[in-house]
Amino acid sequence: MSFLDETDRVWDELKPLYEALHCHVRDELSNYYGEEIVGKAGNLPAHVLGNMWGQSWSNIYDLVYTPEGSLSSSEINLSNILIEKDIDEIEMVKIAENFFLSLGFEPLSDTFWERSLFIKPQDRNVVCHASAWDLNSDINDLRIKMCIERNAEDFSTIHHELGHIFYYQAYSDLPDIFQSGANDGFHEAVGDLLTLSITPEYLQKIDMVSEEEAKQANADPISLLMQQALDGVVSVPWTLMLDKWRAKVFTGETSPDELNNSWWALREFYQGIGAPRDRDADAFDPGAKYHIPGNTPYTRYYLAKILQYQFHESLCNQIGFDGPLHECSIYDNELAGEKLRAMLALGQSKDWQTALEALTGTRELSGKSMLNYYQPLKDWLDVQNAERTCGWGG
Ligand code: X8Z
Ligand code: ZN
Repeated sequence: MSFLDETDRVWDELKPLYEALHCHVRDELSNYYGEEIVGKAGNLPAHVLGNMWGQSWSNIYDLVYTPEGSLSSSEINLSNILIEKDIDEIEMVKIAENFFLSLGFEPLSDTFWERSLFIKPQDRNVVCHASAWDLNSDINDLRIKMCIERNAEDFSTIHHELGHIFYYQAYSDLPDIFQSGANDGFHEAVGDLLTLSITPEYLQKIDMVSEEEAKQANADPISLLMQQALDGVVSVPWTLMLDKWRAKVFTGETSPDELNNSWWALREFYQGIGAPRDRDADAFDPGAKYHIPGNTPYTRYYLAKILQYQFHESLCNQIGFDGPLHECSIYDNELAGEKLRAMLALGQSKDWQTALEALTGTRELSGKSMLNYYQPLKDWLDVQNAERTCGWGG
């Protein structure tokens, strides 16, 4: 099977989960805004999803999930906690670094702290889209560049960027030609793996929430899983469609006058998301996404979204965690750290299947782990959706 067929195969596995979430969100938004704005069938309009690309719907969590009875207000709101506890941008990076240190990674170098850009400069324009750089691994000159905001989304993105940095560090002793990820998706998945371990229990361990708050949050797994899914599940069709569009442009299948129509046709087909109004003939909406003018390949994020759950499930099994996957945290676990580092240290010296096997015992990309992780949410969604007509004709 070719690599592209593999990506389609995994989408077939995950589509029922996305469809169930789409169905629930559409109904809740329809109730909230009225059927003229969000219909009970068809596409979701792109402007009500809380993110200009509709790639993460975390910002509309409050509109799509209301905890019941005694569970109300049990959610952990990390954005509020960061402000309340007066945790600044640099401290946010330190917390993420500490997670890696708890797994046995080496601390970040002084030059990382001196030369990285963490805060948006006031005196000049910079590209704020977060990135990680391996400028010279011989002297450990590794840096990140991002304009950190004190909120949950950026807290997660910091872990993502440090994932790149610790990968660079892990393979820095290999010959230059092997100094890369097993494939692009692996590089994007390392930090994302850690974000799955930001559980209430972990937040309690690092004093971000009290024991009572952690207990309350755990009492409502649907709330936790909904928060995760609005980012993790939602990004699956988005990260798949983006390079589908680009491939059609590069092969010439999409002609220059069809660039925008083709974009929306694919968004409708994969994501069930439509343009909020007719687009002007000269509109070029893909250009608003950093990776299009930046020419950054995007299938890497699709792979990462899948792989992070494979890594997580496998590590949780290996450390003997016995419970639902969303409660498992690899924080401070030596064995998990060793297993992860062993894979990262391979760099690009082995094919990606061998790297995957080193960590998980399997050589196949699979949506199964993600389905396992979200199973309680899927069961809940199926009950909510029982009387609804799901799907959007994509
Ligand atoms: O571009 C990124 C990273 C770059 S290292 C911040 N991501 C994609 C995006 O923002 O569209 C991470 C998730 C998907
Ligand atoms: Zn990245």
